Amino acid sequence: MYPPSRKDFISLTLSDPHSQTYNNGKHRRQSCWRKWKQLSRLQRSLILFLLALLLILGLLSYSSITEHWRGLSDQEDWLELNDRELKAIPPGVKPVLGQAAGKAPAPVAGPHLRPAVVPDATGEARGPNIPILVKPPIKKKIFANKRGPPSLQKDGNVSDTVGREKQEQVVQEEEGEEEEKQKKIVSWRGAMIEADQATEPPPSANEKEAAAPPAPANPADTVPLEVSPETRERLEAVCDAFRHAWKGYKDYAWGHDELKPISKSFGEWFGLGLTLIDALDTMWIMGLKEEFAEAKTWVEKDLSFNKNVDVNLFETTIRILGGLLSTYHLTGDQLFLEKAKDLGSRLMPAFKTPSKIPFSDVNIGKGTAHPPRWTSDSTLAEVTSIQLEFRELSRLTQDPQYQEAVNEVMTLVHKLPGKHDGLVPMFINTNNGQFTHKGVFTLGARADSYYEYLLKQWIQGGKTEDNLLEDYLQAIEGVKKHLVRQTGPSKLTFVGELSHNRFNPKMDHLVCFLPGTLALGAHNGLPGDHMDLAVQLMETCHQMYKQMETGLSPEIAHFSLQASDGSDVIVKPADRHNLLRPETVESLFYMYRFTKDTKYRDWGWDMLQSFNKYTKVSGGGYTSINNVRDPLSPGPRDKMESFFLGETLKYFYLLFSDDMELLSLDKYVFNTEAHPLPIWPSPPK
Ligand code: DMJ
Repeated sequence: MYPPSRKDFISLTLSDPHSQTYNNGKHRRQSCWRKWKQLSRLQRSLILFLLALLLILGLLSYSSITEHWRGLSDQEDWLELNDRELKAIPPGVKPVLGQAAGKAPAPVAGPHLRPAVVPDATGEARGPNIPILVKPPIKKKIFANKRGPPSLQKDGNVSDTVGREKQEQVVQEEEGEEEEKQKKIVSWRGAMIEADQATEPPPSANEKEAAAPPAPANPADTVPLEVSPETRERLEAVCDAFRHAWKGYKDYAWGHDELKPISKSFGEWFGLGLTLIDALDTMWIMGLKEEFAEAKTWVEKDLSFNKNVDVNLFETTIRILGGLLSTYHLTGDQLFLEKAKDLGSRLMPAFKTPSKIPFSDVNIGKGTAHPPRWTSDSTLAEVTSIQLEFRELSRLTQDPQYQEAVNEVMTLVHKLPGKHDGLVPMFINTNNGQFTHKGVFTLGARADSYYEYLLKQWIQGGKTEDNLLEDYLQAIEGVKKHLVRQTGPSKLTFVGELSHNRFNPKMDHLVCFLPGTLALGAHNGLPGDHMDLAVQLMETCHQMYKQMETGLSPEIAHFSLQASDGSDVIVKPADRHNLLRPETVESLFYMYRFTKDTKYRDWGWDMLQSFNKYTKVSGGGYTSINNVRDPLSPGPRDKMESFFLGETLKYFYLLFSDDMELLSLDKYVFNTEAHPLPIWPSPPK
């Protein structure tokens, strides 16, 4: 099949009988031979010895120069990658998938391609492997830099000698043709912001510059990782759970808001493919490229916001706008930014109120907005938990209207009377801008993410906005003073509610975001006792799972204040459901990142087992359940919330990942739907 290899160089220099050069060479060789014969034996021996010595020295220095050159060449590869692939063109998608901007990434492999059972380093058969997403790195230098999902590939496990041998075999066979792919492996996730953010310029008037997503990390900055069998098993289990959830969504609810896995149908809320968009960045982070590519094609071809539909401002912002913005940052793909801009501008009518406190609902097709049918109030958490997303949209578009609108809300709330030691009521009126339903204070539903976003906006903006910090610190003092108590039996610390000066020992599962937020604050220099409280509350949230017969938390727990040997946690019949919520695993993720205490991972692992045991639906999908106290009959509710894919599984993955640079908490701030947004670069001093 193949033509013989060409030897033009040899035939030209040695074989052409008509060549003048050739004849001259012949005469020169004859005269040299005569001179050689005239030399004494000793002289000839000496010359031969010197020639041999020169030959040996020549060979030695050639090999060392070659090694040196290869080392330089590798470095140049990375420099070239940084300059050419990661900076001159939008970073993220292209380096990974080898696609031009705006083109759908090519699926490389899917679940059907992965081996069902693979041997591990001990030779024992193990469970299903992560699908081969990209070819594993082929140079030893790159083995050391490899991290994140590609390192989950069996061949990429540096602690696995079998895998290593296989890799080295591949090196020899595929080195040339794979060189281009290697460059894409390390930067495939494209998620990293340069370590030295402080040197980056602030948003400028130059729109292109302003809209540029954060550059992926220089591969040289990455920490060498070894994935232990335990980590591998856990990460694989999370990816399997995601695939199972996605299968149900794909088969029965594709392009719709939510999967109903029992009836194998779908539910519609806004009609905007809520689950699909919420899950985009999770797929990217997990390296599920085939699934991501399908979803991206849907966004490109089928997602339209030009629809006569009422959407909830808060839910649409945190799930869809947040999901599009974070996916833009991870992939560098303009498609997601364009969609985010379109949606953001369609949500703006919500702010046209007498008080500037936005209405809860917007018709994104008609450009009209209104409060709920029964009131002119908006929920406090809803109007104060859209800021991260709108502020980021302004930064990316250099259009200040989004940031101005949401900053105005924060300024109003900051000045508003009616707080109780920093704690806020649950409602605010859109006409007069005043708190309503005063006297009830909770860290749960309707107020929760107000507190979360005070801290996160402060972090997002480079810790310069003092009002946000002041309100956050005051609020946590208020929480400690009015809402924190301990149970009688086991002294579990919990956060209750205050209702017209009466303490209610009731805690929503939603409150379990608080340990993570407190830990994030402490990590950013806030008081150490915030971390102490975080540790105690984390234990309580864990007990809310552990003490249930299914190992899953109820939606609401009540706590016993009586000193007895009875139970700490009491669950009322109406509160026994579990909606696949993320807050506890979210906090476990923060706690593990900041303490490295492996008990947090173990708690998370137990939770994942319970989700798999009681909420997994055969045929695809996971379902909310009615009764966490009845393992024999948990009562499936036939609904998979979009946050199960957007948040819960993402936090499981991040909790189990050894890669601390995967969405570093010093570079990203997660919105309340687990969509990571960059912490802004500090302005030059
Ligand atoms: C999510 O939509 C968000 O986390 C929100 O802040 C609270 N509720 C759900 C998850 O429980």
